Amino acid sequence: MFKIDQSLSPHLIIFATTIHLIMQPKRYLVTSALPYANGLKHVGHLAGAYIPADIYVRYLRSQKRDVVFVCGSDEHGTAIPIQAMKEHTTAQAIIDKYHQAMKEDFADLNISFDIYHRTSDPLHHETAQEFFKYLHDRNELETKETEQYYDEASNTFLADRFIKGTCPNCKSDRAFGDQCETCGTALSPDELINPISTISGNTPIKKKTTHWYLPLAKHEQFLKDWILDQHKDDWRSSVVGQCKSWIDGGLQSRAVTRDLDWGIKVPLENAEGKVLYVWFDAPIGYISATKQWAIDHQKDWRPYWYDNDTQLVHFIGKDNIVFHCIIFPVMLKLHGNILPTNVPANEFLNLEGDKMSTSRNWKLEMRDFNQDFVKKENGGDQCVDMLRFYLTQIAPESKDSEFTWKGFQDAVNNELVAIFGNFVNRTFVLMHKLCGGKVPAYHAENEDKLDLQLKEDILSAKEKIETALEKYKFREALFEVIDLARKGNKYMQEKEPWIKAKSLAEHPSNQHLIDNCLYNCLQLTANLSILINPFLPSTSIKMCKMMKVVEQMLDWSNAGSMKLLSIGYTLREPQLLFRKIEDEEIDFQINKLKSAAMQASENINRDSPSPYLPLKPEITIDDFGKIDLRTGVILSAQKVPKADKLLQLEIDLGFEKRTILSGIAMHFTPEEVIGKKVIVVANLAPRKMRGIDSNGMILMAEDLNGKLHFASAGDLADGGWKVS
Ligand code: B3M
Ligand code: ZN
Repeated sequence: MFKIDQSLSPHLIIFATTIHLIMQPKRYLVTSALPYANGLKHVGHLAGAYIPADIYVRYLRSQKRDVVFVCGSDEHGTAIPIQAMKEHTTAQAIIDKYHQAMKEDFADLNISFDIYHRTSDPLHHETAQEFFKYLHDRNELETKETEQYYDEASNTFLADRFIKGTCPNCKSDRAFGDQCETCGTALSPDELINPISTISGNTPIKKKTTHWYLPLAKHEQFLKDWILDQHKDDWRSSVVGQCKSWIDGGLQSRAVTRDLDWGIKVPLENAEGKVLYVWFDAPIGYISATKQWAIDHQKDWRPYWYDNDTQLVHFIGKDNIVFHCIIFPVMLKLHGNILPTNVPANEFLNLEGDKMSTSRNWKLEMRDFNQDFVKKENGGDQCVDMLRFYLTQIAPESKDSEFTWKGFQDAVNNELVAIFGNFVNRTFVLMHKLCGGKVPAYHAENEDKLDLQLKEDILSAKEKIETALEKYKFREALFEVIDLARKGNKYMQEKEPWIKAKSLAEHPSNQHLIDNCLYNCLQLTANLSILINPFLPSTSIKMCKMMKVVEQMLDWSNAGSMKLLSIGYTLREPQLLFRKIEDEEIDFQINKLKSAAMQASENINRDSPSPYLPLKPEITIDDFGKIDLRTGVILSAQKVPKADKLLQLEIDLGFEKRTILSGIAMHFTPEEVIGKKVIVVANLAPRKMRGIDSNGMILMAEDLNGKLHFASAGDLADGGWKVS
């Protein structure tokens, strides 16, 4: 029974019949793409992978189905250190900052994750390493030595976003080693025309390196059967189409490791300096997030990833299709997990006639919307729902679509305010005016065709909405809800209770007609609150308050009932559900967008590679404490035969003299360095080079032109001082 809310006298509430949906899976695991923690996310992301997932999950929850909704920050890959370079900070500082910010932004927009995890969490590192090891130990991975681009200035292999060049497909110069920013084509560094390092801006050389690969070709038949046959009808055609062209194009082995110092260490011996490829570890993040959720709620995570009666649904943007439909499923299959039931990928959302772009500042970030609308006013919740409404209405489900501020204004003013809000408001105003602020009695003997039609409309809307939602057609489902409100307005218009009220003195029996009309409109209002709930949750809660019912009434099984509010029950005064969006607000936003974009284009250096090298991962004071730095003086120096770069130095450390080989011969002659005061790493393990033992290392600094300088100060003593 719906308990009436606290302040009220007990009241009889009639149950709606519960409709049990048959053939339901036992449980659902719903995922939204893990956003990179390298910047704030915009409304295009929101419309693509978060709002549809949230609608779906809220719908399932309202049916009391067992569902877990997981997401989290993707904190590895080259995108992170690159952002750190841009912001002159460490990769760790970047992920901490954006993880927190994204988590807040999602919460402000009522995205109801059961857990928002992060891939830097030790639980995720363990989970991803175990996964890799499982595949490795069963010989499901192959190793290959290849030549890869290498930046000599930064001593870095140039994977993914560390290399850019011209796209072989669209000839845009905004193509990276993993993907073209302009046309979205997936790329490998070797395909780039005129590749350059995004770290130093230099042209890279090629260098040999060994990596582990996932041999996708071995799984071609499985993928064909599973996607092109089994799912050809129930997956979106754009998704199946993309998979087909990957499969038809011939599946290549994909490297699942990288030479980087930011990421999850490859859990094998002899894998020094290698980490898991971000696209290997990130989807496993869905599993570690589920594990963390289970720990937090004393649940078992395993059935969600191993039991075939689980429906796994990945909500993503179209640029992530290959990873979620081809690569991750192969990994899951090899690891003994269940496969996704569906991957409802969305196309892209453009903004005011152009592609959204962070570098060109052509975007609307969630944070900006929250600041300008949600947090600016009392009851900012209604602005959250306005955005959720518009983004669902224009969801790029089958083709790219477009956010315009005018479109936003029209959607809010012409549909939310004029149709949905108007119906609810009129119903409440008239009920107070003509029925004494109570749910009126229903006089069955006066029921007419219009009343019957309205009941039927409610039932059929419910069914259409369910069918659309089960098929991930969120636009269509939302349209049906608004259409039902439209029918409510029409019903009221045809019944004209206000006209009937005018002649009440002559025709007292009119009260029955007025009662019936408002009874039906009130039941429709209650139904609308249930049906709109997955889309606009704050609106539904507000409606519950007006109707003085508890939120349990919003259970999906109650929809379709005409007995949700009982006769004689006192209802509150109406509250406006949505406010209008004014022209000035729209003008303000458009100007803001244009001036931000102008600023971005004026700032021509914004996108050029930073001359500074990326910071290495953070170390602790204890790590640093292991290094023993001493001052020293170079006593003698000579070239090392057959080694262009090496000078052999004799260094006086005060307490002893050392031979140290240093790679500075291209920068200094032996004569130049004699007598120099230097800082020496004095406890470095000896190393033999060219048959000579080198006992330590001298510190040098490299300027922005690559020229070396001695890291020493003129007033150092002759030798032996500890540097700290
Ligand atoms: N972080 C890419 C993206 O944000 C990537 C998704 C990972 S999902 C496992 O588009
Ligand atoms: Zn391109």
